[in-house]
Amino acid sequence: MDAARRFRIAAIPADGVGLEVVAAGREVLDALAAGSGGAFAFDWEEFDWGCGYYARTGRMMAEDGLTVLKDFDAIYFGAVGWPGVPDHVSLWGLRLAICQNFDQWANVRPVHFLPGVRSPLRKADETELDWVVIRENSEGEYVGAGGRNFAGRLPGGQVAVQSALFTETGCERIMRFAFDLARTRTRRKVSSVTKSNAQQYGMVLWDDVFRRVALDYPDVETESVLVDAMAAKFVLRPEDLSVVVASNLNADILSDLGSALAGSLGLAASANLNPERRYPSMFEPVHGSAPDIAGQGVANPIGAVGSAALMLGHLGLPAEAFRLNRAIEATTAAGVLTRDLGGTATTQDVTKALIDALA
Ligand code: GGG
Repeated sequence: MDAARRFRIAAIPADGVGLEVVAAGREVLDALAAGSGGAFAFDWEEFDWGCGYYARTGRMMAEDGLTVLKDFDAIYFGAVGWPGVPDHVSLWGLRLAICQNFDQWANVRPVHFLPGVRSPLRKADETELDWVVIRENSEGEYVGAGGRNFAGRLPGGQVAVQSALFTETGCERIMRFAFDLARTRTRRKVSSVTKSNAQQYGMVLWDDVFRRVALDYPDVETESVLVDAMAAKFVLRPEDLSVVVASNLNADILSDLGSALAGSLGLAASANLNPERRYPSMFEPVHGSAPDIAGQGVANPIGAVGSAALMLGHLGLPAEAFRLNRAIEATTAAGVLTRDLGGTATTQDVTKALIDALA
């Protein structure tokens, strides 16, 4: 049957468990499309880029990879990194190459507590917890500015400089994104994560822009919290959080903490958005390639499937995104859990349970 709407999706499973969870996500999305009565369908093209490709070609992706990806409606990504390829080579050669060249400046990372999943937080048992980390995804500590000089120095004398770049434009757009999102939530609050006591240039600019942007959103509560205090707050007062906006590195660290508090890194979904839609956006689980469990069929596909739900929302299918999130909740509530969550289910068991829950 010819579908009314067809979406061209580039799948890049990349490395390790990325292959397993992207396959699971595709299966679930195709089941959703098959049940749509011809309303929509996905045209997939899969790319074998990643560390295996690097071993064969010396590149993490094809030379014209960005040109090829540019015309897709979205990118569905797995995980990058594998022993034998330095992590900075694999990360910069694939994930960051895509995020930065496609100006995917807003990285949305919800911290979602699921029924049937035990959190290490005692509070999670009796408190409604739900917040979202907004990661600045285009500059800051990830701008890639610096250098390393060891020419002519004796052993032990190397020098490295790694600079962060904060621009007023970059800070302002991510903060407005966070405020606009806060307006759609029950708790209208934005918490800005800073370190301006120690980082007196970039983070002071960050704080100044936050204060200025906040003036345009008088209906939204605000706070500015040092990153160290925010780490403590995630554990001790998470009920006070709604939208947390942070620089590239700070948000990366905090969102891993958030996922662990929700029960496992395997649950965390994310969207790398180019909000202007000049380029395709990219959807990926927060977790990495997990070489220790790769290829065993036990990876948790929920982070990847939650990312697929974010992709559906971005493609203009909010009702389907809602259904997929309900299927995730039904699956965990029924106790179909992979071993990172204390269960015995395989990736395939969870995938099947998700598809059954959709039906
Ligand atoms: N799916 C996420 C992923 O592959 N992450 C690999 C990684 O090392 N990320 C670090 C970062 O993006 O900062």
